[in-house]
Amino acid sequence: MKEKFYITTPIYYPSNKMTLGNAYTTIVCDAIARFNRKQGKDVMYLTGTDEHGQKISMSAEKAGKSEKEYLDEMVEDTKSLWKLLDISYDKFIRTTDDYHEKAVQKIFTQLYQKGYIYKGSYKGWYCTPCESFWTESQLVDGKCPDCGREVKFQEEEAYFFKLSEFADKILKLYEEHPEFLQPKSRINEMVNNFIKPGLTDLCVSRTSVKWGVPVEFDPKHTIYVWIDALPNYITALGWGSDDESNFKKFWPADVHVIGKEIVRFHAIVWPAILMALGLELPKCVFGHGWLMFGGDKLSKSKKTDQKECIDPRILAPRYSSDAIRYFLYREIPFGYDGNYSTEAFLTRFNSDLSNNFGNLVSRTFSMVKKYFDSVIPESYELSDDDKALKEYVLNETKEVFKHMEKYDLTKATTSIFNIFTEANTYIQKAQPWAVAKTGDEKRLKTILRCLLETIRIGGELFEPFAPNSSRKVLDALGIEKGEFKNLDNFDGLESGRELRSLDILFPRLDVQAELETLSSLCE
Ligand code: ME8
Repeated sequence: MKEKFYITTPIYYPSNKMTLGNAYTTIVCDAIARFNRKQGKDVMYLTGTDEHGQKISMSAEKAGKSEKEYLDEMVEDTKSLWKLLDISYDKFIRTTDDYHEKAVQKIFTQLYQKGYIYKGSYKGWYCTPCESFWTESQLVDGKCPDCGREVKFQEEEAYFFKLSEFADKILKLYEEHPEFLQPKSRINEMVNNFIKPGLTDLCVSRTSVKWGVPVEFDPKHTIYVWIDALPNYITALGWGSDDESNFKKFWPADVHVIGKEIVRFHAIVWPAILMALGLELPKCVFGHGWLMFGGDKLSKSKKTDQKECIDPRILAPRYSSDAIRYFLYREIPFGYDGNYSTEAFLTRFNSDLSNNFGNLVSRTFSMVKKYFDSVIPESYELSDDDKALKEYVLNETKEVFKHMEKYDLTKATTSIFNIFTEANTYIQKAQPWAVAKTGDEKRLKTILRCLLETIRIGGELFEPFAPNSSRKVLDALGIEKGEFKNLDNFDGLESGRELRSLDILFPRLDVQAELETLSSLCE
């Protein structure tokens, strides 16, 4: 039986104003999902939308629409963005889906029956955009510590989840399974900022919020959005329904990938809920950093006066989704904050995609065309330089796999580009054009064969990250779609097969001209 791999993004607040920052988590998960599929695993990649709460009602009202009308539009918009960015999700959950609402009610009732939820009254500071309650001491200058907006004092009858009972269990979890929360620094953040100061019970129902899942046994209460949202990871698999086969197959999740600001919900509240329900815990919660713009988070809930273009709907059609994806994997050290700038994106487009990868492929293909009518040549005895290239490629390939074990997309893409760089250096040294003049056909064939093998292996490795351009290269080489093949073999191509012709993969950009065009397009 195939090994399974279950990966999730957070469910998104539906919006038609998604920036590259918002799309980051989904773009990241996509490469991990594709990589695992190519490793032959049975992958479930889940994403979706988080559709309840006061904020949604307010946005719908502002747009002059019913919640349902508003949400349907936003969801279509979100899905079309994922399509544009070549996101290969297997399932899209909406928290307004009937099966999800029923399962969430069941979870709430079970927690109540088991004594983990009780009735009380809530007094506190509520931030509507963040759907979060804060205590007086948590406020920063009297405002929400997450988004800096105004908070309102509220008091009402509410149900509470006994989160305080789970502090020791969560600490034990981090101790016994340090791989549960990554990168490591996130453990300290959770322990020092939330667990050590003391976990308080969590308010998990509201009577003032109408747009939410009603508590089954007390329907004037609606379930707090996070208690509705977090269980999407199991309800999407059919937990609590008549058909739990996907739940049995895929749970526990291999990794929940999320942004750092929602780590506390995923690494404290979510495991506590699962422990209370008696369910297995996810194997890993990975809290990535933020994509920053001029020192600020690109977020749809906080206004910045951006001058640069961060709209994936403008960038993707213009430069390809591959280019955007690659830039984010490579430039933002995975797990940490990283700066985005249009200029850095355009510069890397030229240096890495156009000059390094694109040029390697087009030079090699044009030489195979010129000297051998595009027929893949066989190879003869390898020279020391050929052997060194082969060693290098096979070693870096192993590195890519090691980095992907740790979800280190930045190091993985760096290793892939090391392969392309090495091949370009090899061309300069091997000088196939000079060898052609000497008439040493065997040597010439061997050099071009070494280059094609490097492109094949590099192309296979690059496919999860840049699926379109890599696929074009692999198709031209005659490599079928599917699992990684012959990556430890430097002689994996079929000799005598004709190379299909390839257009230029990443035409070089005029950075200054692009910057000007973008600033007018993105105003
Ligand atoms: O948080 N850089 O949804 P969301 C990197 N509904 N990542 C960013 C980012 C940036 N500048 N801006 C946003 C929610 N994100 C909840 C989740 S899960 C049970 C409920 C990321 O639409 C953010 O960190 O606000 C998160 O991972 C994702 O976008 C969705 O955020």
